[in-house]
Amino acid sequence: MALDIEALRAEAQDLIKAAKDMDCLSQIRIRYLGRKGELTSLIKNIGHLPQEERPKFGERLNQLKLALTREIDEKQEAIKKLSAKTGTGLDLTLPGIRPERGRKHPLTQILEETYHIFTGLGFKIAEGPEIETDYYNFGALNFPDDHPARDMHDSFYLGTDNLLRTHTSPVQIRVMKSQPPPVRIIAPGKVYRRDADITHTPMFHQVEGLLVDNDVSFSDLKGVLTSFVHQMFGPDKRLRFRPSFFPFTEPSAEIDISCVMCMGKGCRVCSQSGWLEILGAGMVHPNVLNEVGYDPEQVTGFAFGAGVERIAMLKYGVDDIRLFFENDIRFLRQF
Ligand code: FA5
Repeated sequence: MALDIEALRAEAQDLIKAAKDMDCLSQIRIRYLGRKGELTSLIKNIGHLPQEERPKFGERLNQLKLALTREIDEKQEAIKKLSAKTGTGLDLTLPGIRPERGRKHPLTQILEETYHIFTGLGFKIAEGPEIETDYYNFGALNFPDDHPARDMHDSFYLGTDNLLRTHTSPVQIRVMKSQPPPVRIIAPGKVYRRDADITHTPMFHQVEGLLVDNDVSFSDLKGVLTSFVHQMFGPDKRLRFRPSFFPFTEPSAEIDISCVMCMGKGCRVCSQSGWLEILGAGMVHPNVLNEVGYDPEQVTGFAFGAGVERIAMLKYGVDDIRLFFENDIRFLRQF
């Protein structure tokens, strides 16, 4: 019996030492310490020994049982640590890794809010191509041939006649040419200009708006834009219409809102003026209506074009437009 114990000890210890994974260890545990295990059988057989040998033999078996249990446990810990370090194997006892939850980009949030506001006012969403012809981007919009925006220095040309659209206004032409009045659309999308500083990027987003119908007046434009600004920035914001010029609208205006930072009192952001420019707008020029085959005697319309990044900067108090495109997770996480 004494020999049996020592042989079993040596054999079990060799196996424990050689074990490479958890499966192997649990088989060793079952083989020696399980209900029908080899050590368990020896313990069960104590009753067959002469009375005087039983206590000593029982004690040795118990010691062996404790020793093997401890050695298997230690080996188990060692295997766990090794697999965590090398990245091999799967340790189901480790706490889980929480997946990062994504969220919508701030510009997507502004665009979606814009869609919501204008569809609520009865506008439909229209789209146009980002690669445009000179005709749709400029000619049909009443730009004279020598207008500075047509300059190679301001626009990204692709060959002689095609260019990356510099604004979303060509979508006005495409929509009006494809249907009779009335028209009531917004056209969101990317536009491109040779521009780069803290308030200008070479690619940015605009939302165009166009409403053409019988008896549309400048006061309709004021009503729609006031409703938009109040829903986007809050009902306490005031609007200011300043005379301006665009070749495709007459009269034209640039629209400011009371500064979101200082509430109109005057601060660094609004250059002490109390106002911030948010979009360009005007009544559709009769030459544009003629160009698309509408009769300017029958219908009138208004149009506007807003920079989406500009709206986001004002709404969220961001002072550098480039932050929207750097994909710094610390910035994006705040929205
Ligand atoms: C236009 O692009 C006209 N198409 C808008 C318009 C539409 C007027 C319909 C009348 C009727 P403007 O060049 O001002 O206008 O640009 C409109 C807005 O785009 C600006 O108010 C500004 O917010 C934004 N913007 C212009 N250039 C950049 C740029 N490089 N980066 C980011 N935003 C810009």
